Amino acid sequence: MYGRIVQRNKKLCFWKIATEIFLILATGLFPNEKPTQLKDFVARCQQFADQTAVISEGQSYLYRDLLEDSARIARFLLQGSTDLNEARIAFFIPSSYAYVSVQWGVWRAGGVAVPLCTSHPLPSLEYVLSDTAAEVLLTTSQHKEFLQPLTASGKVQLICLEDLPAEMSDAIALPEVDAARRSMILYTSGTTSLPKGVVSTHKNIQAQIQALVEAWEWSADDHILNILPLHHVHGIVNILSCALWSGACCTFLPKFDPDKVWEHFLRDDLTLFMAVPTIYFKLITAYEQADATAQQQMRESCGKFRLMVSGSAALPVSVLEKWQAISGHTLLERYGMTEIGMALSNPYRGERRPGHVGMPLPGVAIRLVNESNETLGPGLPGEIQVQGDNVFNEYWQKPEATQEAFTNDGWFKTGDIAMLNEGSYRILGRNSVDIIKSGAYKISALEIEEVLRTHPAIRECGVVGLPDEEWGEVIGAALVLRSAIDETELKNWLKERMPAYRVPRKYLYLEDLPRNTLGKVTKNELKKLFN
Ligand code: MCA
Ligand code: AMP
Repeated sequence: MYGRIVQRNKKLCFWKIATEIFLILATGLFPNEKPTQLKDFVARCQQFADQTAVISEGQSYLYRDLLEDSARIARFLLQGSTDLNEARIAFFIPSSYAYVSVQWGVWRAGGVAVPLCTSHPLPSLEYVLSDTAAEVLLTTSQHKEFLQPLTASGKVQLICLEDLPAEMSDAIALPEVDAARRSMILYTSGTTSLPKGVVSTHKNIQAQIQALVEAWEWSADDHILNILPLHHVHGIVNILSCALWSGACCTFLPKFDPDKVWEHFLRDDLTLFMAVPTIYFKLITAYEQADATAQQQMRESCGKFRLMVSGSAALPVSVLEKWQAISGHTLLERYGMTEIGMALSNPYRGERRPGHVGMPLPGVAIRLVNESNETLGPGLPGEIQVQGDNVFNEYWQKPEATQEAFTNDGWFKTGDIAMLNEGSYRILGRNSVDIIKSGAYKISALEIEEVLRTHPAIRECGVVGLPDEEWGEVIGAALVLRSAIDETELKNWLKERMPAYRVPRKYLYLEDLPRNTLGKVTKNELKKLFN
């Protein structure tokens, strides 16, 4: 149980043991009471064999199908070996049944799943492949041509699912995968110029799932619509994995479209919906544009849900109130992060406080600290720090960044500032202006600046997040130019080099950037210049 702790820092052992004891007292659970193997997940699926696991592209797939297809993919990936031993297997597959069977196939063969974002341009994908040193990239024939340039280095083998054998011998044994082993790498932007790979173990993911299943009372009767991208925790863990853990059904809508979401609400027997604030904003806009008859049907369709959740970014109270008026649901807002899964949640039963994110989830320990790392009481703003089995293992091959992300006494430092206000946490902001949340994507201002500086017409630049009701923040770029620039051309140039959601929407042209006495760009001053 303490292996990882000893590895990370032997000196921290005392604090970790003390925390485990604290967690046992706080949650009533002994760590070894929880299922600890991937095989527990598989065993649960066997119980639900004849129930629908996934609806994708109009077709239903049973848990039995998922078990068979993932075993076939696992056997193929093993290629004669007995265990992939944490080899990173990347996959570029839109949200679909194929995505799920590949993710499970990688896990069941003992590999580490590296899901790629299907809207990222080649340079972003290449970065992940080279950082993880993934040697296999799985995709479908539809994307083969687009991805082909990634094989030019000779280091990556591109495999289309359609080319896999339809049958693999049952005689090929699948490995026993211990819960302490690495299972997934998701990329997250931070205060450094390049994204970091967040490595979770099977145990981490299981803890993240079990906390939500318990708190939000998931069951095999649930049916959820998944419209979120499957390279982030929200779509992968909170929606897909919680559904599969519970024997529930997950319907995929691969590309978000507010009208299509409303169609699903009207047509499907859904019980749960989870999305980011921007999506609720867009659903409200679509509702407001509909005629009176359609609006009534839309309102009525919300009656079948037992729970609607918002997260990944701050939910404006105005959005919560408008959605309440339309749907009759008070959105349950919760707080999480790629490194920790979910940490805080408003109650499933009980009062949900607008502008608040509730209390710690089962198995999650939270504290707020000041700059001297002293624990703070209610009413005082401080950094949220987290402990529990839900907390990630490491940043992929970045031991210094990993060590820096934890306090000396073993708590993960989120960088988010919050306050405990009358029994519920309230998020107040972040301790870095260089992290932007736009459309609930976490974006590093430094990453964008780095790319902008390589443009021949740009001498200097500063990127900031500007408040916006629809997107949370929109990205603004202040540019000091060497020569004239065409904004549309610049945007297209950027889109070839970064995902579209990272391309700045607002531009400001300056003679010089505001700086402090040390020459550092003062981002808060810069933000004001956009007004
Ligand atoms: C797209 N557009 C934008 C942005 N993104 N404009 C301003 N700011 C943006 N961020 C523009 C496009 O350029 C385009 O404009 C138009 O909007 C439509 O683009 P499209 O890509 O089709 O957008 P969309 O499909 O409507 O996307 C909105 C979205 C998406 C569905 C809200 O951003 C999304 O899926 N966000 C969720 C990300 C997520 O899962 N985050 C969770 C990570 P034009 O037509 O003019 O070109 S956080 C997490 O996992 C933690 C653990 C947690 O707590 O949950
Ligand atoms: P990511 O690293 O993409 O997983 O994003 C995690 C970050 O999203 C957190 O560190 C918070 O800054 C932000 N976040 C998630 N949920 C909420 C919420 N309910 N309110 C405010 N911020 C949130």
